[in-house]
Amino acid sequence: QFAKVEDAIKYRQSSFFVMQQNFGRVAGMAAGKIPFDAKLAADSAAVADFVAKLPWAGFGPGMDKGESKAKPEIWSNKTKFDDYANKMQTEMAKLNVAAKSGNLDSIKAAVNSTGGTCKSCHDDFKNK
Ligand code: ASC
Repeated sequence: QFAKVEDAIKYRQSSFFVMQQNFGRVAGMAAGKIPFDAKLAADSAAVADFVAKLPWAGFGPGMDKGESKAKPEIWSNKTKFDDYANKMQTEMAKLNVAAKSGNLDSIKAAVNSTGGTCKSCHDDFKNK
């Protein structure tokens, strides 16, 4: 899958970055920090929803070697990590549906629940 562990790290970090840029845009609109643009929100949420499927391939066996903020518990407690990863994807998919609806209140609710899944995983599995 990856020629070297650095590629796996770059792959997962890059996909998280693309996801965060798109999620963050929608979250900024939900928070009133960016003017609400329904089309841009829907497009951004759709990208975030798709890209949310990508990082996990970069957390395979042996990909705990190399320099990153990933805690070893990702590999020693893979079931819990996968559970968090799945919850995030479920909530991101709901955000995509909410953004397509164009309803800012549903977008706000979905941003909050999705953001909660980001945070709980970072708290347990990401070094500062
Ligand atoms: C983001 C980002 C996170 C989450 C988190 C939500 O945009 O980079 O880690 O949202 O801040 O609580």
